[in-house]
Parts: sequence; C-alpha cells; structure tokens
Amino acid sequence: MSKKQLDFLRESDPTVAEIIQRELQRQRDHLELIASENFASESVMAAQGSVLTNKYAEGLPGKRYYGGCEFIDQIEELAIERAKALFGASAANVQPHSGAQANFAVFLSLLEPGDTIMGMDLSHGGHLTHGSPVNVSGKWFKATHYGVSPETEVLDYENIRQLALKEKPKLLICGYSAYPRIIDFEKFRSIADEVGAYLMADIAHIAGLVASGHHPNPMPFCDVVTTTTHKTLRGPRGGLILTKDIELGKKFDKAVFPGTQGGPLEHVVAAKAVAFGEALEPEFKEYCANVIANAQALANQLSRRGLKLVSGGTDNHLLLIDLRSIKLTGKEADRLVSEINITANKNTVPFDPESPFVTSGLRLGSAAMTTRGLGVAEFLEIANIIADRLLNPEDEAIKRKCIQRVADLCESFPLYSRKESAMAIA
Ligand code: DSN
Repeated sequence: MSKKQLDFLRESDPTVAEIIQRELQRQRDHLELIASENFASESVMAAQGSVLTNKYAEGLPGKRYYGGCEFIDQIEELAIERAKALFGASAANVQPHSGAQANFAVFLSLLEPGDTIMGMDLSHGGHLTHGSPVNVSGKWFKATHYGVSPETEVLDYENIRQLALKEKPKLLICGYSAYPRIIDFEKFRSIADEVGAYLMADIAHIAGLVASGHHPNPMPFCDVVTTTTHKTLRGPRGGLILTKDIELGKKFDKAVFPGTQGGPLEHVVAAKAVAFGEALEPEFKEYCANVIANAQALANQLSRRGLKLVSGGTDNHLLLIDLRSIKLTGKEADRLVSEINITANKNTVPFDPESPFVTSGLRLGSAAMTTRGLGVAEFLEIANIIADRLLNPEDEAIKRKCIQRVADLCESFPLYSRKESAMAIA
C-alpha cells in the first residue's frame, strides 16, 4: 500500500484508516519478541497491496482457468524460481495461503484417512497441524508423537527411532514452533528410510536461517519441505511447499488446487516473490547472522540473571524461559511483560504441568527486533528489562523504569519511519 493509497483510505474510510494507524503505533511502541513475527519490508507490503488482488488465477502458470493471466503468470513463475533458488528445490508451490494450508495439501497428497503420522508433541514445541487432536491432522490420521529428552530437553534421535519402529508412520514430520536447537535432518532421513516413511520438514520458524545458510538445509534429506513465508523469512503472511522430487511436486500442486484451495492470492504471491528476492541478497545473510547472535545474547543474559531456559540456550532465533523455578506461569509472565510494552507469548515447556492456556513458559524471538536494527547490546538490555520485571513482579517503581527503558529502545530504532515510507502515515 502506497502512502497515496493510505491517503485515499483516510478519505474514504477513516474508521479503518484510524485502526491501521493505531496498529502501526502499537508496533512502533512495543518490543516485538513473538518468535513467529517479523516486519515485512515496504516493498513486500507494496506488492501485497497491489492491483493483483483483483485477479482470479485458478491453476498454475500457463495452465489457468481464467483469461488475462499473462502478467500473473510472470509473477508466479518468478516467485517459484526464486523459492527454488533459495532452498535448492526442484519444484515449489507458492500458493498456500498459510503454513497450515501447505501442510494440509501435503497430507492430502501423501496420506489416506486413518494413516499413521508422527511428529513432535505440541507441548514439546511441535505444531497443531502435526497431529494435534483438535486439528484435522489429528482427527483424520492416527497421530503419534515424540518429544524431547527429559534430561537434556533436546531431540533424542534413538528414542524417535524406537518409536518410529513401533508405530510405523507413513509420514514422519520434523520442524517445530518452539524448539531452540539445530535439527539433524540426516538422522531423520535414516529413521524414515528404516520404517519406509515419507519425511516432511516444516521449517516455518527457521526458513530464513535455512535460506541464508545458518541452519542445515532439509532439502537434500526430505521428500517435502513446507514453510510459512513471514517468520524469519520476513515475507508476507503465507505458505510454501518445496520438494526436490518433480513428480511429488505435481501431486502437491494438485493438492493445493483443486484439492484444498480455490483462487490463489496473487498479490501475496507477488509479495512472496519480493521477499524471496530480498532473501537472495547478501544483506539477508547478515541479517540472519544477527538474528542468531541477538537471540544468543538474550539467552545468555537471561541465564546470567538466573532464569532457566529450555535446553539451556538457543542455536536459532528463539528461546523458551521455563518459569517454574521463579514460580510464575506463562500466563502471568505474558501479562507482566505486556504491561511494560513487550509483546511475547506464553508457551508450554516440555513436560509442562500447566494447561496450554496457562503454561509454564514464555517464548521469545529475535527476528522482528533485529529487522528494526537492534544489536547485541540492545538485546542484553532487553534481557535485563525482562529479568527485572519477572523477578520483581510486584515492584511498581521497577515496572515504571522498565516502561521507560522499552520506550527508549523503541525511540532509538524507529519502525517504517522514512519520510517517503508507505507506512509513514503518522
Ligand atoms: N502460530 C505460529 C507460531 O507462533 O509459532 C505457528 O503457526
């Protein structure tokens, strides 16, 4: 959306424009530490707010059910080629509206109702779409789950192997929403081969780190890789399916449309193309290195302040504070940091005694604030602010100081602030 378009909106629908304005202000005034969020570039948002939203384009480039798709085809082909180049894939479907849609299309391609799937337990860092009983993946398939080791809180591959030998899944899923350590895709491949399973990696969280070479790439080892495009990859909200197997790729294409979706969101596909182009630039590699350095600085300082972290630290963009030792729940901690304008989320920790609505953990991520320009020194300050707040929940003076320290950081690192910025509507 250009500034001009926003001006139109202000005139035609001031109510909606005002709410967008307030959300922009909220993003500017808060430290955004939700591990799955990021700030898309203005170029990504410009593509997403474009006239491509007007076009129906069911089908694939060159094979559409509607006329007038010559430019849409160019956009989608570009997005596909860039996605393949980023991840070393042979085929890519860029149409899934979300990560959940991408995963469901894979299930439709590879599984029959009643088949066994095996993924990480939700409470250990897995995802709803990996077989949770409340999701279609857990309702239509026989879902079994592995977890992390109770001692180390990291993946125990021998344990996973034993469970796979027992359960014989048709699809083995790796890739997580709250796992702070490196995933060994080669080991998962050998387990999948031993039990004759397809192997899927859902790299929604770490996609940017994979694309930039800061996390091992699952592509050589997996039958299929799914991801969202908006977390560490920093694109528009959406999904993506990748494979090195051209024939499987054709199945996934059919499972996306007509299997599970109708018309693709070509304005979002264009925004994905822009984001993939950005991720192919050398600056993105540097950005991802900073994301990890910042997460590790945050983790180390929180540990120094006496807070316990799941698995003791992080290798990627996220970390989980286990709050049990300071006798707080995730729900309480979420409220405490919200009150000082830090946005995070309560999260289960492995073997959590609390319900998913209460939880014993707080998940933090560095992707968004790294985009905003914060470095190691600022992440140390963030760790100290969070520790001050969580260790002194009743202290009003400390709370007031924390609010000021958050405001100082936000002011020093403005968001969408260039004069000509599309979002500079304040
Ligand atoms: N909701 C996302 C997350 O926060 O990790 C996963 O879909």
